[in-house]
Amino acid sequence: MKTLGIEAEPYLYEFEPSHTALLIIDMQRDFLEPGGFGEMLGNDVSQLRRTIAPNRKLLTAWRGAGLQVLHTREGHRADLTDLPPAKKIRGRSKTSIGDAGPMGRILVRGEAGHDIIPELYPLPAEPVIDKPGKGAFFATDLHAILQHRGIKKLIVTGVTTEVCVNTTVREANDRGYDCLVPEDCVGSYFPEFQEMGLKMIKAQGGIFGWVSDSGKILAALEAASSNTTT
Ligand code: C5J
Repeated sequence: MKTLGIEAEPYLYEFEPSHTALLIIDMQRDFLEPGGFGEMLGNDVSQLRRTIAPNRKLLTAWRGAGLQVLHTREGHRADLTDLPPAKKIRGRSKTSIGDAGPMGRILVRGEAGHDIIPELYPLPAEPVIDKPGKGAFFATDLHAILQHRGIKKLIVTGVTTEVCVNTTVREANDRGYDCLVPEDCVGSYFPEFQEMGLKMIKAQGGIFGWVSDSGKILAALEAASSNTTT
């Protein structure tokens, strides 16, 4: 496939599909499912759940085009040795990371709530990056995997817009990746953070990246595949 263009803000996002990966951030049961840790803290999970259908459509099309997909999960070792004490006590909540939650121990690898929602479950060939922080590059092998696979650009989706998506886009930008964020595929529990989180990415000529929507990505993939079959 040749270079494709996606209408985006602040300007056209151009990418070569074989050098571009879809990176889906933290679409984990504890953040998105009713009865999970996110809802237990009083958050409205419907604000995140609206991203499931567009992510699924984008993932299906991206996989269908034979392109690369990676997933991340935020969480910690069962013995919590990679959990900074400051992160453990932050928020002064009665229940915190590592404690028993509604779907197993909160944000602990291997627990049901830590896993990715079934609607977007990774295929065996799709790397899953287990990250202890908010950014997907901190203390992980993500950069090495992307380099080995010749990836230069990232379509970043997932939750939450202002925390793990924003942190990852900033980290990726500093490592030389061009990131596009489809706004319907990222979500925040707080509508004002959704809006500002996206504005921060595309401000000042795209200081961290580009913002578009999944429909425009799907249209570009569709146009590319009809050009190759005619
Ligand atoms: C993510 C969080 N994934 N908000 N985590 O954004 O703590």
